[in-house]
Amino acid sequence: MMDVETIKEYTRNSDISDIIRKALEGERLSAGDGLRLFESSDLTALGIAANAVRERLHGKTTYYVVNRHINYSNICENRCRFCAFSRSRGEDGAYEMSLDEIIEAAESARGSGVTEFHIVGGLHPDYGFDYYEKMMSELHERFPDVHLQCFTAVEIAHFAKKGGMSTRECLSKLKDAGLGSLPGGGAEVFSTRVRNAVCPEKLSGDDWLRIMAEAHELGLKSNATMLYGHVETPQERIEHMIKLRDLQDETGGFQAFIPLAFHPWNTELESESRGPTGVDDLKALAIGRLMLDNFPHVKAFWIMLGLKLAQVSLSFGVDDLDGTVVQEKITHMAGAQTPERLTVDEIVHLIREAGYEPVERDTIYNIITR
Ligand code: V47
Ligand code: SF4
Repeated sequence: MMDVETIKEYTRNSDISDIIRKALEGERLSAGDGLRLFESSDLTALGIAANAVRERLHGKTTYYVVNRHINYSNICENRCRFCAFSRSRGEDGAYEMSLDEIIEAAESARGSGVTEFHIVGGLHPDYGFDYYEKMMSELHERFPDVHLQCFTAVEIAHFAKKGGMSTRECLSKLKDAGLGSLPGGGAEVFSTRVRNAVCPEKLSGDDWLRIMAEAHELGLKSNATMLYGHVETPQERIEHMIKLRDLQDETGGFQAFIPLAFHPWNTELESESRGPTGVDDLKALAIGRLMLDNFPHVKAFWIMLGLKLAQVSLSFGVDDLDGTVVQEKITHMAGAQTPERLTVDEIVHLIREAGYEPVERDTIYNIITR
């Protein structure tokens, strides 16, 4: 890596050189700075700055996890306009997994070195709280060493309503049953304008943040996402990031920031949005790295980003490539061309070829193998 003075010299003529200097000196970036980063076309300078922060935090280390995603049902009361995965009850393509089927899917990963089950699904109109609690306790009993990263804040709000309890109580009961942490989905973009346009039924941004704060207070770590490339403006992206940064200042419970690239195919937004370009992708990741100075990790979800760009993003602030995944429905039903699974060999190869050092982690970033 270039030293700080060399980077400053190298980016001296850039229109964002003053912001890069702030970031390199560890000074917090303002909303105005963030907006100018989005407006600038100096992608090289942005990447160098984000990479400098990434290397200051993690050196050449790039994390991955051996995990398996399970999407237990796509039947959903919300029907967000950007979602190609969800169905209404009885509609063509609707599916639901019984607890036995979920356990069967989990069992198929036994012996693969899996350390994490990532489980999310739609807001099912009929399942009671017991279904989710039992899912956690049965999986935890059968796989005591596998971390259960399950249920977005949106699902937690739904389960709490079903069970007639507060979201805090819901989180606490699921934690007692074996839940280990929460994934970062459902955040979308916090702006009310954007939510009204793309997911009017979904809980508010403030409720998402409140549920995450409750999880963090209970000792459950979580991630945070931002779905970009649909109707949101750069200003709304920056406001989203600043809300995450503010909450992280209070709780410290977020692990990774994960910008999610919108896939328009088979969604209601297909005619309104083409989804993000490669430059949008790299900017979301690099600006996330620079704005979210209190987030330990920035993750590129290769399923959504594509393998090649995910690899390149390692030089744009990203230190985590998620994992083996194995089965993924949310993005693939919206037209993703990526594979559904990667082997550890493939992940390691991508990381090494980019000049970084692959490190297997568990869900809460304990190192498993270097
Ligand atoms: O909340 C839905 C998004 C999310 C589309 O925490 C779409 O480690 C793109 O949050 N195009 C669920 N995105 C997935 C998610 C996630 C994935 C991987 C890792 C982690 C983590 C979290 O997927 C939803 C929504 O924002 N989504 N539809 C679509 N058409
Ligand atoms: Fe339901 Fe989640 Fe899809 Fe929205 S994004 S329709 S809440 S499954």
